[in-house]
Amino acid sequence: MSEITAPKSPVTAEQFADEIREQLKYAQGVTVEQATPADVYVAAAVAVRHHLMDSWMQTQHDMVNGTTKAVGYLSAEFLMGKQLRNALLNAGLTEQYNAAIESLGFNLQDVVDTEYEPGLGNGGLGRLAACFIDSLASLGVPAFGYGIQYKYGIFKQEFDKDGKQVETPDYWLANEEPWGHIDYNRSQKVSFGGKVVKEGGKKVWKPAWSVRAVPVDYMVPGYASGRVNTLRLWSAKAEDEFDLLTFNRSEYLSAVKPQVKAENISKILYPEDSTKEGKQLRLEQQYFFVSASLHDAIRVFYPGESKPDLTTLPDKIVFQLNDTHPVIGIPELMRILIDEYGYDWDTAWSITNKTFNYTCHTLLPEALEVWPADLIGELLPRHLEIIEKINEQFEAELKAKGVGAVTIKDMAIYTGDSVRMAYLATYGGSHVNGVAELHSQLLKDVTLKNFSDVYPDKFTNVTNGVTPRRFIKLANPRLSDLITEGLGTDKWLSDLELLKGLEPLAADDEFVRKFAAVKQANKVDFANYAKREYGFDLDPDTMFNTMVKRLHEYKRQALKILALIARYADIKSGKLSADDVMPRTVIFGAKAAPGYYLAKMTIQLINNVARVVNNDPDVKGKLNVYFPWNYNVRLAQHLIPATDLDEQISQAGKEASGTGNMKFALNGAMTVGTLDGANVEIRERVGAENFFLFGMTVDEVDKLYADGYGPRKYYEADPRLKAAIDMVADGTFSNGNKDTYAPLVSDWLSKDWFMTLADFHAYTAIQSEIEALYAQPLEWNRKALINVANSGYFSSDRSISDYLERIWHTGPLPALA
Ligand code: 26W
Repeated sequence: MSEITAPKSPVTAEQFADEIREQLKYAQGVTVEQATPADVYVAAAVAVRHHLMDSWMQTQHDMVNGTTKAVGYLSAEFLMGKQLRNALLNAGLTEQYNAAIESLGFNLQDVVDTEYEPGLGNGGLGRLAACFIDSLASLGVPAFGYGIQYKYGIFKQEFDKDGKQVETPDYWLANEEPWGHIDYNRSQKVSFGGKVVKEGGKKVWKPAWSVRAVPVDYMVPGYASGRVNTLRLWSAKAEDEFDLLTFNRSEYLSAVKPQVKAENISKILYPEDSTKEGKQLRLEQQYFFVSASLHDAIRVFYPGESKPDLTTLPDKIVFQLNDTHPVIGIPELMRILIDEYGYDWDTAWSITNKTFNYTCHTLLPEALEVWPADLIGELLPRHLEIIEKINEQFEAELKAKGVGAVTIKDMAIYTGDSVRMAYLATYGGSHVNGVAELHSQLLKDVTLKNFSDVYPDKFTNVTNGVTPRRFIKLANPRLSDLITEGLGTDKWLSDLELLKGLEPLAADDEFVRKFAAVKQANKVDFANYAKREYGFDLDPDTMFNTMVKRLHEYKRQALKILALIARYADIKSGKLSADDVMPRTVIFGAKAAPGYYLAKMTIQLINNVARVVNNDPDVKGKLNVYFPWNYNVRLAQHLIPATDLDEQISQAGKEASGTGNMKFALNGAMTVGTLDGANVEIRERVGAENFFLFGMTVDEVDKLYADGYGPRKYYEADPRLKAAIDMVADGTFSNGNKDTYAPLVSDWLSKDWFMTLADFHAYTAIQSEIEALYAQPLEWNRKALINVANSGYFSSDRSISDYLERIWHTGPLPALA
């Protein structure tokens, strides 16, 4: 079934075992007998890379020498997850690997478990980038992912004895990392600071200091495409490592200062995922990887040319700006074209405009980056000049289009003391897109309304997607086999809309029972995994109800925990008799940005509700809450296939899209959710009768804001809500300490910006509908199967096809011979 994608001689398990044995000996100096699972993991990874090398080189060659425009995906985050299994699947080497590892006398899982998950991202945006580069390679489209090789990824989360989040450094490079190839010979110089002088009538930037950007290249093998793209992550190194003179003056620390200053740039990922971080180092990071990437693209597509004709650049590569984080790339390309290659402003502008496109991933005003002008002026003085000139040109253009002075002021990219990166991206690029239909509409109607009025053709939508290779085939092999059995082909893995063929089988009780058995077996697996990894005792015969995503007030984990407390109180008070309670296991997963006070308090509350509920004999077997720490891609791959009910309960108009919602629907979970982000499109496609909808719509939310929202009214009016909040306030979940959650309770009763209290009644009301259906397993699984059958649209392959058609206007390389 699996074909070798690498145009390299097919490899047998024996040959693969030999290659691993050879690698262990000549590169790692150990015999098979001496080798540890970690040694074998490295050797196997290298062997897979060797098998992909031909395709990698072939893809590079065809990209540079062909006429197919490439895609450059600029992202400050790539949340790739563990690599070995994915590389084996996409390279078509899984069987050979399994047989080879066993023949060498090792346990498959032991070897896979030694891989450390690279956490070079916070959440949705970073994972989307990873799914997108998998789809670009699987569709055979030539592409580069360009980002930062952080030494420390997203922090490791632990919980202390009070259930509080504790962050520890994620030193993922502590062990050998076999996938990244450090290419010192293709480093780029990136400069900072200094001043701009006039020389011969031309503006010349005299930077104060510079660093070396060293590329670390990762192969991105496509599934069944025979193509292998590149993820190029930049690592900062000092130009001159060490100041010996200072050292000899025994000023040891200042001798290494330049090195530390340089390497600081790619030291650590900023753990904020929706609150702008105005720190200089963050801007240094953004400029560092974008400048290195633009220079690298010119090196790659104009090999050996000192005076390349860069007017052709937009025909060779189109760049996608993954949110505002890489937008400094627009003035940087202008600087490169004008200062380094001598192009005039207008030529440079038309090249730049055609080269860039911007994807917005948020609706939260606080997440839209606005950089203080003096910070840009100090770090990038030439860029501030160029931004000012872009803004002048922009305002002149708006005036010429008859836009009013007030609106022009509102639309200003440069306000005199700050630079609005979303506005710069919208004017500086040729397309702007949101990540779900509702989000893209709100961008046009609200967030970027003025721009949409003036440049309507720039605005489009591309609804997010997820890769079926990692999130179905790798995460849920049982379901994958059942799908292939039901459809009679495994072509669905590269054409996910084929899942539609499963719909008729929803009427076949036999098949639905097989589907239910898959879910049950996955739940048993997860219960064993949770026992092994967390010491939790989950009962697979209860409903597994999951809420996993970053901790943020707009995502409303508070709504989930308050409804859970209300249910606990109902059972405790006997209002709900034990036998009419549907046994439920609620599983949370969430990291909070370290500086996000209320988010961290919510984590503490969830952990303490879990402690109290799980140890209360009155609700034993009826309600359990678990919060596995350090939610990451690995945990997601274990938990999503085992979930019956997924929570997508954000306030309408706040979640740009969501991608977890897609992963759960594709893995046969039912969703309870609001009309927000991509939930709207999921419900449209799976059918309203197969989706548990509740809560206010965007319009109802806007009306309530306009009318003035008083959360306390809801607290007074709903006794179950009042009881739940009072239990949080009265120390029930803090060993009697009434102050522990006081800030949270007072926020709920005085502000509650995301209207948790207003949607509480609707949310608790729908639970009975959910439990009524869950009490009919066949009907529940029939509807869950229909969710799977109708979620093929949410493949990242489809998203990429939309980008190719609507924004990038390019496609796959010619098929391999
Ligand atoms: C400046 C700090 C910062 C860092 C990251 C601000 C904003 C971000 C990201 C845009 C936040 C993010 O991950 N957004 C999520 O992007 C997903 C992929 O498009 C969407 O599915 C989620 O709805 C959105 O919250």
